[in-house]
Amino acid sequence: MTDNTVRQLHSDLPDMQSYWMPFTGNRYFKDNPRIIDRAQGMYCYTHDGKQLLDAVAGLWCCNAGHCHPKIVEAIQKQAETLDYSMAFQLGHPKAFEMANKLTGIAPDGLDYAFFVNSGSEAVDTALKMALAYHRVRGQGERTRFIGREKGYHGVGFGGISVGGLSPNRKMFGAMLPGVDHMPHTHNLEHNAFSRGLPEWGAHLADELENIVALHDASTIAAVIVEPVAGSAGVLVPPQGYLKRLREICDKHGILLIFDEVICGFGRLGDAFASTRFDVTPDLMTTAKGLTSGTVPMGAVLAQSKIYDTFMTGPDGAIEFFHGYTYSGHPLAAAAGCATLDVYSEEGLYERARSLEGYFEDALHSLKGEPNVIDVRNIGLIGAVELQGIEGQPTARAMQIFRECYDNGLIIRTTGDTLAFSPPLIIEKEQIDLIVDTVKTALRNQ
Ligand code: PXG
Repeated sequence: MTDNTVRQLHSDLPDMQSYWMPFTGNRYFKDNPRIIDRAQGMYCYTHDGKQLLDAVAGLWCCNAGHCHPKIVEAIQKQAETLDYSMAFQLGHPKAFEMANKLTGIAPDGLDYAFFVNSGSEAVDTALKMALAYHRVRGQGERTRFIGREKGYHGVGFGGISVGGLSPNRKMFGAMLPGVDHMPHTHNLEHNAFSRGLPEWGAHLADELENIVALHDASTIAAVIVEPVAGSAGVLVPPQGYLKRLREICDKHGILLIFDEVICGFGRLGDAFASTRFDVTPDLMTTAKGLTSGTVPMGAVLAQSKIYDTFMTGPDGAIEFFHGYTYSGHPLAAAAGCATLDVYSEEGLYERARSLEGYFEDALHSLKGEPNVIDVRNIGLIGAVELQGIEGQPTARAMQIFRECYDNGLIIRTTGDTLAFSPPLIIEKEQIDLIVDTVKTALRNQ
């Protein structure tokens, strides 16, 4: 009998033996389990009845809060109406409705939606679209991608190749060839404790010019960035930086891909980062908040010029040899339609924007607390960076995570940074509670 089976017999914990958990220290977790078996609104509940305020919206995804009744009802209804139908050569109404709703809120020009099942698939799909687009229009030598240091674009081979987080890359060989990276924009010397967009750093976008000069523009297919980098610890773009990237890409005929898997659906107080910052990419990747985390779904939004370029060749020919069994899955599409309705009916993007100042002041009140070396924020996303413990990277943040959890709060850590991205339904008192709980944990170190 394994330890875990013993544990299961002696409590109401599940038998944890067989599950190889993602991005988790499996042995530590199974010795110190944290099992969530129910959630509602702003709260998650553990198997033993503990209530936890969710300051991360699941994993940056449950923007409408947990188990929103309208979304739950739409999924239930869809499950009993149409569970699945063939995704290639057949269609079903909800997928079309979802594409129309989604492009309806997207920035002008992003008029087409290609459905996938996750952010990682969205990224790999966007990269493939970029390559194929250039090839269809006779520029097939454009095969290089430019990502950015500290970028996170999921865990597919495309995503880790253009991504810039070394732990996610180093075990996996040579990845995609022909990828280069721009410098990241994280700089505490210039930007510590910035509120919103930091003033310093737009010039870092000019590094793209050097990379283009090195490889020659004619070899580059696309540049991909997260408008606000999430996983790396909430890195807000310097003022003017994204516009500069757009200009350089335009100048050289390079496609610009915004990875809005975290930024989209109100996280930054607008439908998308692109609308908030008034910079429109050629391709945009989304997932997470697309269905408020309820059913896995992602989407790549494409400019008409890209879609139209593919729509050539003989009638009936497949224009893009790509897609997934579950592209536009009925349950996901139903969840997505209901989610977008909830965002609009409840004014959640505007709500996020109106709470931004309160959230900002609350987070920045942690300045001066023990080991806090930076606070940064925009919309309803923020981070508190801590001075790590000498020789033990990540240990300090994990210590805070555990203490917060014990005191009824879920936060996310990345390196020695604490990250916050609460559901957009959060109340001011709950923002206060997040900050008070973190403050106590910082003082108890
Ligand atoms: N792009 C971005 C910008 C992301 O943040 C993905 C792509 C991949 O999405 P999927 O659905 O394949 O996981 C992501 C995912 C964290 C964390 O806390 C962030 C993500 C996933 C898991 C953990 O840093 N982001």
